[in-house]
Amino acid sequence: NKDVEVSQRKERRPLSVLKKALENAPPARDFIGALREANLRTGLPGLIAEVKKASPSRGVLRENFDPVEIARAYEKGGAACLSVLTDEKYFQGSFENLEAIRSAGIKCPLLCKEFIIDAWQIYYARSKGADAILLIAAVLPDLDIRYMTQICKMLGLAALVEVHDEREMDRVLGIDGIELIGINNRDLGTFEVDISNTKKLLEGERGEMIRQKDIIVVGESGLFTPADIAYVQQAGVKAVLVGESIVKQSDPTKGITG
Ligand code: IGP
Repeated sequence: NKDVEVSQRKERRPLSVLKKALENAPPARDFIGALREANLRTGLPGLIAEVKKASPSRGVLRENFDPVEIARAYEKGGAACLSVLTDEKYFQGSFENLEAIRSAGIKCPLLCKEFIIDAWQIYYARSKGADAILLIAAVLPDLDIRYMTQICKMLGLAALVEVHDEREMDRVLGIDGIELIGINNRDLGTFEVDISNTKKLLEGERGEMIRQKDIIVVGESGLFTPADIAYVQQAGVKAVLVGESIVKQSDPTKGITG
């Protein structure tokens, strides 16, 4: 956990300074609302399209990588929200990319894709234009998830809480106030991808509880074809997070064409 590189530490300013700067910032956009709206309007899961240059498992995904151009293409192609990798070490992302996309007049709400282990990073992400942040259950104790979720609420940010197995799902379902859960089909330890993981974690009582609490579930990773989308939708997701298959397209407005 503590080994996770916090690249933005080099820019670390006191929390009080960040908080002050945020007082005058424009409000965050409604990330969850955009997903719900897209789902209701299209009858398909709302698309979170990921601006992702490279990954540890696949290497460089796109050579001529212009983050703003890709973000524009995603928006034009009908994405409800965008996910922007800011982690430099493993994904060759940056906070400059997030800021550039925010400043380019793109209307889709933005998820800051960063390994968050410290509350300070949430304020930092907000100061760089994020509307949502990622909390990975595998690296955060329950108490941190609870605390960080409350900070997000205070700042008007959505928190996407990511789980990979039943144990993590049960932990997260035990925390009050969770509105958005991502089921990662990729095992972050082995990089193995299996989209039936989404179905497995939504079966039975867990799925029932998620419906009762009106939690939006996002199917994440390894989605390549319309059939994959239909499969996770059938399993109960109202949104999907897609990177590789669309960032690799010569024309990213086309989305998943199968
Ligand atoms: C996108 P894919 O297989 O479509 O490129 O996956 C997204 O789910 C993946 O990038 C991701 C991720 C993460 C990256 C999911 N959870 C946590 C970094 C950190």
